Amino acid sequence: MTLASITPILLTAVVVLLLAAAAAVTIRRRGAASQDGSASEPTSSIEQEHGTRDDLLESKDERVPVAREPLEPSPEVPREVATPLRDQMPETTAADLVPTVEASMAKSRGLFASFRAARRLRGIDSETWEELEATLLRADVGVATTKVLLATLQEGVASGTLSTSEDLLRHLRVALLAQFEALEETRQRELAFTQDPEAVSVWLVVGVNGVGKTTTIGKLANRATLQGHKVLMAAGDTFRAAAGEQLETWGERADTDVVRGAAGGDPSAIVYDAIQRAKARKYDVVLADTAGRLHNKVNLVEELKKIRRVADKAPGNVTEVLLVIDATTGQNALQQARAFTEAVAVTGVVLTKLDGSAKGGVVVAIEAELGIPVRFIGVGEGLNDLLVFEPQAFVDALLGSEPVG
Ligand SMILES: Nc1nc2c(ncn2[C@@H]2O[C@H](COP(=O)(O)OP(=O)(O)OP(=O)(O)O)[C@@H](O)[C@H]2O)c(=O)[nH]1
Ligand SMILES: [Mg+2]
Repeated sequence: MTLASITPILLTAVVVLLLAAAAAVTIRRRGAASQDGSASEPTSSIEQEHGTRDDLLESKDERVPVAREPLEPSPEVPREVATPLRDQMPETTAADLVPTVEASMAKSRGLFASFRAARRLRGIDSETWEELEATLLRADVGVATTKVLLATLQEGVASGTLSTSEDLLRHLRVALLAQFEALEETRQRELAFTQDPEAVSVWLVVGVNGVGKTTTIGKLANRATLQGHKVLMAAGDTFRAAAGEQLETWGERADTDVVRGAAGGDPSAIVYDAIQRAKARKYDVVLADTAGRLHNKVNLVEELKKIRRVADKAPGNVTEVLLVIDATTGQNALQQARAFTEAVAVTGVVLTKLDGSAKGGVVVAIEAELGIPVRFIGVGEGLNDLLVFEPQAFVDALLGSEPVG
C-alpha cells in the first residue's frame, strides 16, 4: 500500500475518533446535570449566549435574595429590628432587675464620701463650711436651700450640740428629712384614681422636651398594669414626628393600648378620644403624653391648659398632673418647671435620670423651691427603672453612713 492510498483511510479514522470522543463528553455532562435535576429544560438562545438564568442571578449575586428571601421576617429577626426608632430606644424587658435607690445614687453619695474623707479627724473650721457648701452645691441642692441648711447647722455648732463633721452630716440628715416632712401630707405613694364610678381617671404628664415624659409614661403604665388596672395611653404629643411611634413601642412593652392621632393634629382631641374610648371599654385610667416643645412657650402653656380643660370634662377626671424634671439639668429645669406649675395644677414631680448623675440633691431644691412633692424617681431607661420616692431611703442613699474616724 502506498502512503497516498492509506491517507484518506487515516483521515477518516481520526474524524471518527474525534466524533466519538465528543459524543462521550456530551453524554457524561447530560448525565451529571440530570442527577441534580437542573438540566432537563431546553436552553434558550439567550441562555446559550449569556449563560442560564441561574448563572445570571449568581453572577450578579442576586440568587439568594430572589430565591430565598422569606415573605415574613423569620422569628429570630423580629420586624421591630427594621424600625430605626425602635433600634434607638433602649432594650428593656419585664425581667429587668429592679433597681435600688442606693445603687442609683452612688455618684451623689460619692460627693459626701469625699467630704467625709477630707474632714476626717479634723474639727469644724472655716474650711469645713466651705467644703460642705461646695458639696451641697455640687449635689445640686441649690443656693437658697444650701444657705438655709448651713444656717441650721451653724446654729447647732454655736449652741455646742455639734462639734465634728460627722455631727454635721448627722444633723444635715435630720434637717433634710424635716424639709421633706413639710410636703409629706401631699405626698401620696400611689397615684390617685377618681372616686366617681362613672368617671375615667386621667393622669397628665408634662415637662420640657427631652426630660423623659414618654419614657416615664411607659414605666407608669407598666406599674399600673401590674397592679391590675386597665390602662389606656393617649399620644398627646403631636408636635414631634416620632412621638406617637415611641409611645406605641412603650405600649407594646407595658402591654398597654395606645390612642394615636395624626401628626400635627390637635392633642386635646386625642385626649378626648382616649377618654371616650376608655369610658366605652371600661379602662381605669388614661395616661396622656404631651409635647415638651411647641413653637413658643406661650403656645405650649396655652395648649396644656386646653388639654387639661378638655381632659377634666365628664366623663374625664384629671386626678394627677405629673411634672417630669431631668435631674441632670436640675437647677435649669427648675426654672422651666415654674412655667408648667403656673399653667396646670401639678400634683407631683417625677425626677428622671438620677442614675449616673451626681445631682441627686436637686430633689431637695425641687421640694423647697417649687413646693411640689417628688413622687417618683427615674433611675434608668428600662421598664422597671422607676422608684417611689421615699425620703428616708433617699437621704440615706445621698449622704451615706460611713462613720468619720
Ligand atoms: N438614664 C436615664 N435615661 C432616661 C430616664 N428617663 C428617660 N431617659 C432617657 O431620656 C431620653 C428622653 O426621654 P423621652 O421619654 O423621649 O423624653 P420626653 O420628655 O418624652 O421628650 P420629648 O418628647 O422630646 O419632649 C431618652 O433617651 C430616654 O431613654 C432615666 O430615668 N434614666
Ligand atoms: Mg416625649
